[in-house]
Amino acid sequence: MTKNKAVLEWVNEMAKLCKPDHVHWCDGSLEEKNQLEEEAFKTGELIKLNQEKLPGCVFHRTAINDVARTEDLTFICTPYQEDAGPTNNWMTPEDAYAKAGAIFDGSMKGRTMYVMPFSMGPIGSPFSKIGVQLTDSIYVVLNMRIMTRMGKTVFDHLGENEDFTKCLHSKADLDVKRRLILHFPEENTIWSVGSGYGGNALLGKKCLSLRIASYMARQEGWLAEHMLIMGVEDPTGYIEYIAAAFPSACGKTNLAMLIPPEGLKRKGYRIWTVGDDIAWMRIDSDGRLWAINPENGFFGVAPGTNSKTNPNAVEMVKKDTIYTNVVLKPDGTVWWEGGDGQAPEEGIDWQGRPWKPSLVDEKGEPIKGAHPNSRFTVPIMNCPTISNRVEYHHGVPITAIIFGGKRAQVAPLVYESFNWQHGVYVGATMASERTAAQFGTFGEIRRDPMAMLPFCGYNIGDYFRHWLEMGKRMQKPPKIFHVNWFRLDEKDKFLWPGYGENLRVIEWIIERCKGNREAVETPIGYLPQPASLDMTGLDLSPETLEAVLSVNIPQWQEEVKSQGEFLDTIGSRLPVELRQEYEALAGRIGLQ
Ligand code: OXD
Ligand code: MN
Repeated sequence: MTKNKAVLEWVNEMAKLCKPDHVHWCDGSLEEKNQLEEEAFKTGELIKLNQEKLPGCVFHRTAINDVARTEDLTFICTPYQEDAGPTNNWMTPEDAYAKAGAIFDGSMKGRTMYVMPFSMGPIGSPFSKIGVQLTDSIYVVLNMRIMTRMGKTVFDHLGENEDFTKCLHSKADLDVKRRLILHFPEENTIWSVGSGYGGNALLGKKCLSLRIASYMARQEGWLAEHMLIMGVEDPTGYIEYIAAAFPSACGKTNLAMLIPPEGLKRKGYRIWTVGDDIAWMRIDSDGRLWAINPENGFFGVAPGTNSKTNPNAVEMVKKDTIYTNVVLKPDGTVWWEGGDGQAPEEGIDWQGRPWKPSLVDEKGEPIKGAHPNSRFTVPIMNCPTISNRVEYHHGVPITAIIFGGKRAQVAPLVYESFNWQHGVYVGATMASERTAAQFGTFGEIRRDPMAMLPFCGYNIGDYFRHWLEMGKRMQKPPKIFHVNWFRLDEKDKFLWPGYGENLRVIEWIIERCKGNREAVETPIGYLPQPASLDMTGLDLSPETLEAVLSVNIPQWQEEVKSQGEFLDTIGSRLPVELRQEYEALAGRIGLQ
């Protein structure tokens, strides 16, 4: 399939280590997919779903101890610890190769090693990166086939070039004590062993497109970010694109494909989805930031996905979808908590046990049928709102960058940073918390800079420096905003309805970028006047709107103190500009 010497030598070397019975070179064809599915049906690795109701859909259960990313077993492997920085687990490459090598040794005996050439980004685009993943999991092959552009054409494009990411993966024995997710940014290599969970095993996703790509991006002068990309078509037909970073499971998939609420739909607004998880952004000759989505599918969280929260997702997972760890119904369809319809009277839960909704555990709590991190993997083209720009080699121009987290208190619905440098500070100090109960216990808040805490492949201080430098190189940098859909009232009820209604905030953001909307200057940034948000058709009292837009100074004083403590943990590579932004904010908020 390829004559590329570097590929052939490396595949041989890895095969010698893992000792598979067979090596299969994936061409990415439909016949190959069908054949792999048949094989997996036989072994039980996959279950065929009801093909009348869910054509092309299959079902998979992971091992019970293998249901999420394992951040504590994820390492950046560089000769010097300082280069991995304070937010990453670190190992020397020697130690890492030795430890994982011992687990990979013979791990594929009795199995087939699949060789998958894949492109992150449209094949042939100068924005794209090529990887080759070796794996002993059919489930992983079928997922990668959806999530990336995978197959022989990628080898044709690679030719004799040695510039590809070497991705080695083996389920091995799925023993959590023998699980390691290792990144070697200086060698453009990923080794992942002992897990079959998507975030650990689909190496094109978090491992390549964020950890390795963020390292490359710094070297090459671009940005690899944990961001959705969406187009907002205004009533004149003009489309503005925004990129938004939220920590995992904060609703990026829902936002990326939202349906406009009635008032805005009538005005003529439409949303176009470019990506729901990762953005690669470069400065083009027009001085603007342009973004592509390197992925080719969605690996979305199932629970909570329903016709109200995400009607487009409900539509897109009706065909050609791989479901993982949801409830299997007797009629060969699936269900999950927070999904459409009643819970089935009976079914099989994500662990393969008989299940019914009335089951409770020792504490009397309901036993969930689907795992809270159960997933659907679906081709990007299934999305009813998919942008026709997803195959554009240059992607889309970004007008606004949005940072957000789940904040029960403190952060107002939206605010705009004063300038790029302040915006970088806002992103660098963003955080997520779950409930009002956590407010006041600042230890409970996880700072998650630019939502990249688990994904930045190098020293986070250098990453902040890189963001600052990128801003200087752009003639027309995007404006940077912060949003919070999750603010609670005293009774722990959400102040803002969220979901489709979030477009009201996004409209304000876009209008601000065009210089068309009013704002009030506050110590933390520019906020909308209540009247400048279009609330047509939304029944929200003026008091509630005021509450969700309020800046509570005593709370902000605590918040800024906590931000300062976080900056202290970054160490000597923290850019002085961010310290200055802290001082300035502390002054404005009355802390000094
Ligand atoms: C995540 C994901 O964990 O996208 O962020 O799966
Ligand atoms: Mn993510």
